[in-house]
Amino acid sequence: MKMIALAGNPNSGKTTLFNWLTGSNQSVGNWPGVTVEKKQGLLRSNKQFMIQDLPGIYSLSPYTAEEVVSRKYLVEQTPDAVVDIVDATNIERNLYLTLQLMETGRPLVVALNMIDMLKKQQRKVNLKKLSYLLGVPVVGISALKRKNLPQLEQAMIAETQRKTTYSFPKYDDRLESALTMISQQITGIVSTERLRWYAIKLFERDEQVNQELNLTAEKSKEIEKIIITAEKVFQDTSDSIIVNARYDLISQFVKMSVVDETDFVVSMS
Ligand code: GDP
Ligand code: K
Ligand code: MG
Repeated sequence: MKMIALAGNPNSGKTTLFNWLTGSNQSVGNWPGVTVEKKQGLLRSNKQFMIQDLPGIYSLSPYTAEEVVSRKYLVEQTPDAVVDIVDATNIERNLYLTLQLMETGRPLVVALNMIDMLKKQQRKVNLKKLSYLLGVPVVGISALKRKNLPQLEQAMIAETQRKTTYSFPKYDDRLESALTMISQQITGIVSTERLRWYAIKLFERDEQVNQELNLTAEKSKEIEKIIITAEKVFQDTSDSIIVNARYDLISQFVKMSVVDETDFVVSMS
């Protein structure tokens, strides 16, 4: 049995997609220890795949119960693939989670949902370009209008067979060099596919990851030195360096792949 997880912001269309993928083969319960709904079901078209609906989240920080559940699942249960439902009408905000899902190192497919709404917004998304920039497959769908859903199914099944890890989108050079140095400190302690996740979390001084890795005092001190140096260079705190790096990259990607047709309207005034 292969596991495919659905992740996305609240209201991105996860439930609509989940219901279509699973038909009536669903079970609903709670995640252990919290009153966050846990829904899973077999893929209707191929019962070798189990679809796990994750709670709607904006981030993989450890602040809300929904974030904790999703993050624990993605990092500890290691699903065979993750489908990231992105609301195409709110692409900038949704891609913030996409970058974090990529950081977990799991095979990822972006389902760009609500493409039926783009016409009204007079926007067009170049899916090939967005996919190229992110380095992951992107399928444009409408969960509500049942558009391109079989194509999405194919893409997610293909992703469960992925053998290689993908290359991560690169942030600012100065940040990347700090992340490389932190990665060197934890090479051999965490698996290669998780290096980036742990390097970023250590850079953010994530308390959960610090406890989980339980590094030697010497290593922790080396890592703290790297972080402090970066904070001096950027004149900013480490967690906001990461937040800004993600938003910078997203705005570049959106500029390159989203066409706002209202930009071309000639004003006669
Ligand atoms: P969730 O919070 O991610 O589970 O999102 P839901 O599946 O509950 O969907 C949120 C709202 O968006 C509902 O009103 C859906 O009918 C609507 N919705 C979902 N997918 C689409 C879509 O492809 N196009 C449009 N126009 N609306 C959609
Ligand atoms: K909802
Ligand atoms: Mg829902």
